[in-house]
Amino acid sequence: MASRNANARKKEVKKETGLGLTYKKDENFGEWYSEVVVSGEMIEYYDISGCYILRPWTMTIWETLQAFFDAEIKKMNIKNAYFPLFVTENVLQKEKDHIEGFAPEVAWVTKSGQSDLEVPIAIRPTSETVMYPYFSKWIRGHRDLPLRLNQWCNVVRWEFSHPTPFIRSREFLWQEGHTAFATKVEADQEVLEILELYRRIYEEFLAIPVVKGRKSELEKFAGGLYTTSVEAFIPNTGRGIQGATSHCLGQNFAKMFQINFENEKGERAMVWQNSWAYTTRTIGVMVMVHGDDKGLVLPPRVASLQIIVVPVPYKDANTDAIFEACRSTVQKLSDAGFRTEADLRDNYSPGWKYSHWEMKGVPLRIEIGPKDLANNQVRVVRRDNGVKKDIPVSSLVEQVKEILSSIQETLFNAAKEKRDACIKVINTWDEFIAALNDKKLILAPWCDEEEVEKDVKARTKGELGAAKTLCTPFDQPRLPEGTLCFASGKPAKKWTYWGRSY
Ligand code: 86X
Repeated sequence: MASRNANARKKEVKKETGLGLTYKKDENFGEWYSEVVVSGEMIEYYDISGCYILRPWTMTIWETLQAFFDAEIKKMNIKNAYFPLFVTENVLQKEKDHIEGFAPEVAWVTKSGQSDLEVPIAIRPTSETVMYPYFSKWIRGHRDLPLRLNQWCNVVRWEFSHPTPFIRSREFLWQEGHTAFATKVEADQEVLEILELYRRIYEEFLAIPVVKGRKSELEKFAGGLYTTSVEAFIPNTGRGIQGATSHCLGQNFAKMFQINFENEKGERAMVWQNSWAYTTRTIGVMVMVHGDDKGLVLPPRVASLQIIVVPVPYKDANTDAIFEACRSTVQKLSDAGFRTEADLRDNYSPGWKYSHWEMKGVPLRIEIGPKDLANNQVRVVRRDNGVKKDIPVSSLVEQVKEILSSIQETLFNAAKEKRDACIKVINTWDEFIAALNDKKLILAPWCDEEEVEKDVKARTKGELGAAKTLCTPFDQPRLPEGTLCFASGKPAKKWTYWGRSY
């Protein structure tokens, strides 16, 4: 009780000063996460459960990822389009086979003002049914192929399990790509090209290691032929998290929506389709992987602000000259292409500003005080490891450039080391259970049978959720002759990642 009071008091103090986090990442991960996304000014809670305000500190990151991906898909000759938010029940039901399981998540508009609509209208949970009737209309002959469209939009899925900012929200932002080809070979190739872009978003921008692989039959998108994904891992919770998916739909939707074309030989043929998406979840994974007890830690490549310049005027120092040095430092760095600002507010102390910008995860801080001024230098402090260095103004741009790329690299390497330390290769059921309880990312030899995966799910059901396959990595370790499945004892066909997941 005493400690609870102390905790409440502590929380009270934090609220007043606006500084520091109440929770520690390793002690109470869930509370830490909720606190850090709010205190870091990425998220504001909203009065509808599962809906969140994405603040500018979030949106600039999203825009950076968007700019990269959008430019890359344009190089592939994929075009942007925008389809309506609404879909009639009639059209939504057109693919009822796979919709069935999702139906409870669909949100409906039933009224305008006080009057009931003639027919209720659904809000898109994904846009297959919205788009594919028009694919059918627009595709006539082989010269109309490939048809490759993407849209940037929001979707709504009325989730009932515990909502988490970015990770599981009822409305989220994504891009959804939908493409149609004359041949399966072309579709297969695109699936992997898009998956590679998703890997780059995680690894090169967000500094998060991912595994590329194929989903099991149980975990794939049921409406498609096969699903590939990039899978990340959250060491604190020991959970895998699907980072993005790239599906080959085969000809299932072509059949349902009659998306046919006349091929070169003059025969009717069905198109081969893909669909692929990544969402604002990417940003939540970044917060979970890199954040620490001081708050957010943003990789320089995506940080809204890469460098914050803070004046440190001592009582009798020449404040004007220090402020001027801050302004010229910002000018120099901005001209060199870095996202830089100075915090020249006079109602906050330097110490308060340090904590504030650490909370927001700005990769690099530059401090300028009287001594720096006298020596024609600045002091830089890294957010990732706290290392300080005095830099002569003459080599500012070159050194900052190097430090920022070092931060980007260090974040990725640290995340990879941590993730790799969680990977546990197992061979038996007992080892599997031990590794699961130990929050490991499990790599296991598997017979690749759906019934066996269902059985593993059933046998591991519990408060923390069941274990399932995350993916079968494309990069397969050697599978020695005679290796048996950890769960069924049958001959193993492949190495597959298993674990609890988000
Ligand atoms: C599956 C599949 C697919 C295009 C992607 O993963 C990439 C982008 N779509 C989406 N899915 C649903 O089809 C779905 C359908 C309904 Cl009606 C729903 F309420 C929720 C859904 N969730 C996922």
